[in-house]
Amino acid sequence: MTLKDPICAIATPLGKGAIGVVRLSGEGALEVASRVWRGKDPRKLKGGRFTLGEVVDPETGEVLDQALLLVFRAPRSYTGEDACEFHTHGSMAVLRRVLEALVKAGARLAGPGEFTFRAYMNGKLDLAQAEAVLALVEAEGDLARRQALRSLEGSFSRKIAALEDRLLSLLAHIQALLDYPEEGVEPLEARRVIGEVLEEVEALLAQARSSRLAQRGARLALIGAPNAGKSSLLNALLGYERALVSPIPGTTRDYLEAPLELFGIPLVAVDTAGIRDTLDPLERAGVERALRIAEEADLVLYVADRSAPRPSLPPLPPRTLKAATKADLPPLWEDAEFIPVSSVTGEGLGQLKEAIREAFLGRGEGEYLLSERQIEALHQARERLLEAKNLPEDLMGLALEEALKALASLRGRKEVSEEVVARVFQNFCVGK
Ligand SMILES: Nc1nc2c(ncn2[C@@H]2O[C@H](COP(=O)(O)OP(=O)(O)OP(=O)(O)O)[C@@H](O)[C@H]2O)c(=O)[nH]1
Ligand SMILES: [Mg+2]
Repeated sequence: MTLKDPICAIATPLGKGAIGVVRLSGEGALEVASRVWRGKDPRKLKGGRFTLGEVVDPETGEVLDQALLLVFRAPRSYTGEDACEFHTHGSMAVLRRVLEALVKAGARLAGPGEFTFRAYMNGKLDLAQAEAVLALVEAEGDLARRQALRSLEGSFSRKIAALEDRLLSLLAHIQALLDYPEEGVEPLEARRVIGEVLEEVEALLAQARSSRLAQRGARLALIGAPNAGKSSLLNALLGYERALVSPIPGTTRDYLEAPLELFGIPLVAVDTAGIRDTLDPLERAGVERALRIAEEADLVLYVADRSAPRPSLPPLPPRTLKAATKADLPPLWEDAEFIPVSSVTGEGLGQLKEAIREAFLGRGEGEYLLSERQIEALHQARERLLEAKNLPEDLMGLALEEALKALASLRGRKEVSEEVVARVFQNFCVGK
C-alpha cells in the first residue's frame, strides 16, 4: 500500500441527512478534485476556504449535485496532506455517485481509519490521540466524550511524555554510574524517582474502571415487591412515561429496558416484575427473570414502598442501592439505608441520582478515556517499574528500559510493532 496516493471515502453516516461529506486526501488530491468539479479550480483555491459549485462525473460530464468544496493544503490538514471535502446533499444516491466520480478521477477507496492513520504517520497525531479520535466517534455518553477529548487535545500524551522523560534521564544517570564509578556520580535517588513514576502510572490505571464504564455503559436494575413504585420511579428517572403504571400489583410482567444517561454515563435502566410468590405461571416467569436481571446487573436499585407495611428483603447482590418510594405519603416505616423518593413530587430524585453516580464513579470521574490497549501498556509499565524498584541500582537498567518501552508505546513511539498500530486502526470506520 502506498501511503500517499489519493484516497476517498464517505465520512458521514450512511442514510439520509441534510448534508453528506465525502473526503479526499493524498498527493494529487486537488488534481483529482479538479476533474470532478465545476466551479473555481480547486488547485487554485487557498486552504481552509469553501467554494460553491457542482460535482460532475468526469467521464460523462453529468452534474451529480450542487455542493460546497472545502480545500486543505498540506501540511495544514487533518492528514497532513493536500485534502478536500465535498459537502453534498446527504442521500446515499448522491454520496455514492460522488464517490464513484472520485474513483473514476483517480482516487482509491480508503480503508477503515486510513485518514487518521495518515495523520498518525505524518505526525499530526500520536497513537493515543488517534485512539481518542476513535473514542470520540464512538462516544455513547458525555463522560466518554469529555474524557476522549482530553486525550485528543494531547494532555494524556504530555503526561506520558513527561514520565518517559523522567525514566530516560534516570537511565542516563544509571549508565553514567556504570561507566564512571570513579567519578563519584551523586548517589542517585533512583528508587524515589521510580516510586513517583509508579504512583502516576497507578493513578492512571485507577481510571480504567471509569474508562470502561464510559465506553461500555452499565445496567441498572430496578427490583422490589409488586406495587412498590418501580415503574413509576423508572419513568421519573427517564423524564417520560416509558413503563405502564397502575395500582394493580403485578402490572409489570416482562422486564423492560430504557437507555438512561446519568452524569454522562450511558446506562440501561431495567424495570422488572414485582417479586412475590405467585401461582400465575406467567407472573412467576417474570419474577424469575427479575431475579436473574438483578444478579447480572452492574447496580441494583431495590425499591420499597414506605407507605405500605415493610416487605421482607429478597436476596440482594452486593452492589445495591435502596430507595423508599412514595415519600409524599405518610410513612409506615423508616430506615436510614433507604433514600426516600417520590415519583409524584420528584423529592429525593436528585439524591438518588447522586448515589447512583457515586456507586459507579466513586469520588470522581477519570480524566482520560483509556483504551484496552492503553490499560494493558500501563499494566506492563507498572510491573516493570515494581521490578526495577526492588533491584540494586546497577541492575535496574533493563527493567527500566522495558517500562520506558511500555510507556512509549502509548504514544506510538519507539518500536511499537506494526501489528499494534494495525490493531488500533482496524477498529475505525471507513471515512475516519
Ligand atoms: N403517591 C405516590 N404514588 C406512587 C408513587 N410511585 C408510584 N405510585 C403509585 O403506586 C402504584 C404502583 O406503581 P407502579 O410504578 O406501577 O409500581 P410497580 O412497582 O411498577 O408495580 P408492579 O409493576 O406491579 O410490580 C401506582 O398506582 C402509582 O401511581 C409515589 O411516589 N407517590
Ligand atoms: Mg411495574
